[in-house]
Amino acid sequence: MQARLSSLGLTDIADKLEASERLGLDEGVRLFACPDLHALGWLANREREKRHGGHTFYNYNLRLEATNVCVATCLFCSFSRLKPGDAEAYTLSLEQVLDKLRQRAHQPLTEVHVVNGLHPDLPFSYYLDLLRGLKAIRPGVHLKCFTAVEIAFFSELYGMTDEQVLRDLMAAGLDSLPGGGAEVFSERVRRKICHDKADAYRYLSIHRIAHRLGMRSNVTMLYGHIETMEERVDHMMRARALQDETGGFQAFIPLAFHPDHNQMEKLPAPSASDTLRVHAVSRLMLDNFSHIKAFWIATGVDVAQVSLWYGVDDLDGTVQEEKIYHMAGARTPEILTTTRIRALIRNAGRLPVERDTLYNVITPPDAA
Ligand code: V47
Repeated sequence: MQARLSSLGLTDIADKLEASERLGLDEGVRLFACPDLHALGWLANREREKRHGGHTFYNYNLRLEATNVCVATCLFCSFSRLKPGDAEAYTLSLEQVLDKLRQRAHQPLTEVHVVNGLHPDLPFSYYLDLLRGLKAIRPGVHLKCFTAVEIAFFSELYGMTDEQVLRDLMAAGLDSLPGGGAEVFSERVRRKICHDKADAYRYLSIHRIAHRLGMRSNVTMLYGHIETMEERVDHMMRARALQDETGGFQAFIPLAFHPDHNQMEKLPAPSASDTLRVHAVSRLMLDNFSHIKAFWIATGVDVAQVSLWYGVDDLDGTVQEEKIYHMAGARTPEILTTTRIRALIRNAGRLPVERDTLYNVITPPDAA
């Protein structure tokens, strides 16, 4: 491998990584430009194994999307409907949301992940009651709810500070924030694809406050549309800088753009090799992140499996109900059972570890 890395001009980067030295913007861009995907995978896998060996994490979770009514006009989104009356617009009553959890009383769920549109008319009490109701049904289940973009929207709609919104949601049962809404932090990209929602500064500021209040969170990156390689690396470096400050991020999650039924549908979907490359470069750039997650709904199950040799150590979970990707053309199933997840990890030559949201081990590799 040394000769191969040398012929690719990557010896300096490989040496830095081996010495646990941090990579910079130019080095990240050089990695994206490297034609040899497997050499990149080899480097990323070395970093992955330093941290986790062959262990691969997943959880028993449930995704809920209570409303797709959304005032934001993100060009990449196929899920949102602008007004409550639009065809296909929906807003579930609290009882309808809670029933989805009640119906799963037999499942050993450890996490509910809620993402919604930015609904202009719902009262703050809807979200507080949602959290309280979910906790009342399953007190032990971790509630990972509302992206930083939703938090910013609540602050403006209800005339509160971001901190007060987070404190009230935490008092009602919120345990952590998911990573959605990050897209690409570059101002150029945001102006073009999602100009009317929280900007990068606000997104990161809300995660900073959440971390200070004792919550953990994730950060995502929507790739494969109009962003440049520099903008991808810049995005990773902004997440890395906040992680240096707070240590509150758990996982970095690249999200593959899905082009069906949205305003960017002329663009092709990212290729499997681009997906593997993005996950590998993420592992190499993000020296202070424990986990790189492949969201199998977005990458496809087969590519997620291969990604376990390209820097990825986490596959998200069972998911069960997902609309954002399926409305944008995803052909992945809506659910993977834990048996199936464990099998696909084992068949890739890795060791499945069921975790909870905070990465406490629920089922070690040798227990099933
Ligand atoms: O913020 C929307 C993305 C995100 C499309 O924190 C799209 O553990 C691709 O953030 N093509 C929501 N992506 C999902 C999300 C997430 C997923 C899994 C785990 C976690 C976590 C978070 O989905 C949005 C947006 O970036 N998205 N539309 C689309 N057409």
